[in-house]
Amino acid sequence: LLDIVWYTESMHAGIPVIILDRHRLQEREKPGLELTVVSVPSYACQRHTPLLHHNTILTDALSILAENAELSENEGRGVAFRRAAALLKSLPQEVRGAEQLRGLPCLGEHSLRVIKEVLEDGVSHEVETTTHSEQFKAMKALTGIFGVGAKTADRWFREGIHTPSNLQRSGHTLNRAQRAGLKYYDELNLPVTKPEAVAIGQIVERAVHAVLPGAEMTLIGGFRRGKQTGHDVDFLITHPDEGREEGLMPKVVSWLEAQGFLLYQKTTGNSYLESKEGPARPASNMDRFERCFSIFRLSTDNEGREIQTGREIQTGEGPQTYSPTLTNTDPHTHSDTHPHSKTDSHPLPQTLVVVGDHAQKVSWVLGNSQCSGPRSWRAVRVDLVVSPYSQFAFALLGWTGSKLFERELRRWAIHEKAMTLSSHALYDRKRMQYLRASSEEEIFAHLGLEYIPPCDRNA
Ligand code: DCT
Ligand code: MG
Repeated sequence: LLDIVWYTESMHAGIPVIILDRHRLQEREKPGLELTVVSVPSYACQRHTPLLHHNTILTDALSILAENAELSENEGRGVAFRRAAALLKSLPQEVRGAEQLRGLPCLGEHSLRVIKEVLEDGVSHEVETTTHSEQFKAMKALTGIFGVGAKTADRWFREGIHTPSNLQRSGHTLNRAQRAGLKYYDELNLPVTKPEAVAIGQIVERAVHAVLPGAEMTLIGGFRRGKQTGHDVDFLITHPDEGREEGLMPKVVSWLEAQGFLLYQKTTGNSYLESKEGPARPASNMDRFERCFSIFRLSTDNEGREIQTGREIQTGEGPQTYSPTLTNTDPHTHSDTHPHSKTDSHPLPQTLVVVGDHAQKVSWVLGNSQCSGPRSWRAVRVDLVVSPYSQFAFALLGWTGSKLFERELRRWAIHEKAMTLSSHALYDRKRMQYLRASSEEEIFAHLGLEYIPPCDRNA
């Protein structure tokens, strides 16, 4: 009875997806197809989810609600919205009517209601209310400070602190990470571009090779999935001779510090021990590798190389400018970050001046005309992780993301395969043994999943 308008066997983890056109039979002349996706697998790790997809308006709306739930520490609700958004990202076509979604997995009542509203009215009332809410705005601004989580931000919000400037004036005692987060707030909230990530990679690689020749380094996180910008840059380091990587991080950090590349760093040792952990440990142990959270001082002209800004700057003649949203009002913090700043308490807008034809080179200066002098560096969040060679494939898979993709992999492993997956290992609970792997492909195979390349893990 139905026309098949689209069919593929490869689109969704080998499970045929059939899109049917009912309209064509009923009202051939009517524009717009009524599409029904008959079979889409329910775990995001069974699907291909590209970076660019067809349903951004819907996924943007759901992401805001997910973010709000996460900031309110309602994890379950956050995951539900994230799963619904991920499903929409994996669809091969734009959704034009809610009826097209009938029978699809991952779409709860609440998500469907929001989707329907956006499809019919162009906006969702709930999303609008959320984005305009003081609490949401404040929680976003405060958790945007490196070192500040939802719990702390909520406590401050209840005390009337809504912005980083409020916090600065509050006299609260902050820890070292939070002090650095506040100091570099504007820059750390600017997206890091791919060329910036590559430039940092070259520096870190130099450090790694200087202290341990033969060590290998891989760009992980969002950039490995093909993103052109990110909130940070993540690297995974290993060495083919297992054991040589032990204690590597402090040496790398010392090298970087001696060269003046680090504005902040906190290193934690590797606390993972397979024999001690046992397979019953929770599957999520992202941070047990030797790891360094840092704030990198990235020169815009390292060794004469130019760094492109990935940001689209306003078009127009002459120097083009970009103004970050927040202004810093603490003269001490400001003078440290921006050596030529005024030392009064007026908000000082910072301006990114793009020099050259096509935003080839950037330098930071203060927007105030009294203060001249370019700043040739910016602060960037960088995460370094060291893994033993035998755990490298697991670390690579666990650190490539997306967060939801990882969560879904672990859920699939435990619920469908009775296996425990972490960034260190895969344990088969039925056979009571660890399953070794030296590539991501092997891990997918152990899990009985089609291999999904990094560019399709953008769930
Ligand atoms: N990760 C995870 N679960 C977490 C945090 C991180 O599985 N709770 C994994 C997935 C991504 C990777 O670690 C790096 O984390 P982020 O840098 O936070 O994510 P990203 O995808 O790289 O995002 P961005 O591009 O914004 O940096
Ligand atoms: Mg990242």
